[in-house]
Amino acid sequence: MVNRETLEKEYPSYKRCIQDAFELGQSHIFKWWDEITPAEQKHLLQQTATIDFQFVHKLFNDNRHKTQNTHQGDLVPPQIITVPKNASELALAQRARQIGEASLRRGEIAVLTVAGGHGTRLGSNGPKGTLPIAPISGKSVFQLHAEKIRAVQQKYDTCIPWYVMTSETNDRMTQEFFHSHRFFGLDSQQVCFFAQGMFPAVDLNGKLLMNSKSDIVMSPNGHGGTIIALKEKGVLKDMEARGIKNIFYHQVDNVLIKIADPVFVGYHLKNEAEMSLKIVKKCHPEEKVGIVVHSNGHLQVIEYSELSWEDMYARDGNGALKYDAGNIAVHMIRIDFLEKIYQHGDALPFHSALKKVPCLDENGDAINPEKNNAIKFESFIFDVLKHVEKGVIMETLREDEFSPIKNMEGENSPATARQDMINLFGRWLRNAGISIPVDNHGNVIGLIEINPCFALDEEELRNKIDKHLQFNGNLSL
Ligand code: UD2
Repeated sequence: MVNRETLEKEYPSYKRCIQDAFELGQSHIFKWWDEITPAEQKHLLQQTATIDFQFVHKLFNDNRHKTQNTHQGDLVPPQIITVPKNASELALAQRARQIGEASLRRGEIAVLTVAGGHGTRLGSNGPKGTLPIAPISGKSVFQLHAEKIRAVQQKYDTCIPWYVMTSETNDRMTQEFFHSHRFFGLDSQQVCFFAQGMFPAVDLNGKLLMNSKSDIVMSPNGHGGTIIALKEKGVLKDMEARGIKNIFYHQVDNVLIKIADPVFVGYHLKNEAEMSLKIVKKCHPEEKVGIVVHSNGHLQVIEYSELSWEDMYARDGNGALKYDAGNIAVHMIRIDFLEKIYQHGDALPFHSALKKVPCLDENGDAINPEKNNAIKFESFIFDVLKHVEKGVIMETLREDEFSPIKNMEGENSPATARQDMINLFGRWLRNAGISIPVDNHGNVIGLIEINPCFALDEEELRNKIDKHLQFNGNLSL
């Protein structure tokens, strides 16, 4: 192994990080220095320079004994705008829709899709958004989102800038995918990509892990990284220059996302909210969604991995889950609220999670661990809620708006996402008077796909559909 003095002498501009690596117990990253090429040495040094060793050391020490599901604090279920149940609630939603539509027409809303995650549970190599998913055409997740944006633009005669957050690992593949599909019919000028930051993973003793003899394991720094990247990458400036006042934020993996839903936009604006959240009722206590609560005097999302078992299973007087407001990660964020956060200068906290991370063992051999061998650190966007004075929480129906792709098989997989899309289209058609057969589980028997540019929602479909249409098991509109 190369010694510290030699390294410091040969690379004076990297002296500081070399010093930190050696003093904070991370010198093993240079273990194979003499075996790697000069180009690889340069890469390793450059990577080393991006790491704040003191901070990694502190995070590890603060989190090493933390166990999961231990969140402490008094929780109160938040106030929620529920799904309309009567005429007066419908009228309120209608009013909100008008406000939202007016803002869309004025071109004040941008869409922000966070797509920087690794998708490790899905086990695929490419970005999640490139997954072929539409039930008949096999269009990708990105194309579904793009077509919804086109349809909203058409409907409100507006332009909706689309910001896609990637990360170092999938930025190139994502951009190439958009280019090779000609931006799915959108104007390339309205689509902006920006990459979030990366953060090292450590082993259970706090040591940095290596991907290869010259490359440290780095992961995206969590979607909280959006907040920093928006500023550092000049995205916020770009939004301001385009006259954007509010961001519609969502995760790439939800195929039922109602992009720029005017009712949600409208409630957010009407209440002069700084940040708003859509929720669905949790379907079981251990469902892997964060919960939205009031705690310590402000709104908060408590992630499923941190919520205490007691609170997870708590029931109210009627026997229903007490904390059932499931975060589906659909937000409205006011641009000037972001400015307030930057002025505050308060960094988002990092959360830790135990993970299985492929890496090199001490002999330099690649291992694919079967047990958790690493701690990853991520910041979460919803931690900005502590600065929110006014926020709207709007309930929606899971079957209408939430079907994320997280796993290769089983729940929240490509198969459930496809079926959920088919079932949604089936309900629209049935409500328009078309007979659609379903099985014992309520799943449509057959395949249906509706292009958002044909009908963005049930109402549009009802106005366009041929009422005499006979469903023969395969329908593409
Ligand atoms: C997330 C939420 C959870 C719930 C659920 C709904 C967090 C921490 N938890 O859980 O409360 O809302 O989604 O589906 O968000 N991503 C990035 N960069 C990163 C990490 C993630 O862009 O550094 C994106 C990723 O591409 C994906 C989304 O954020 O679209 C969610 O990430 P996840 O699948 O790791 O989060 P999950 O399912 O544990």
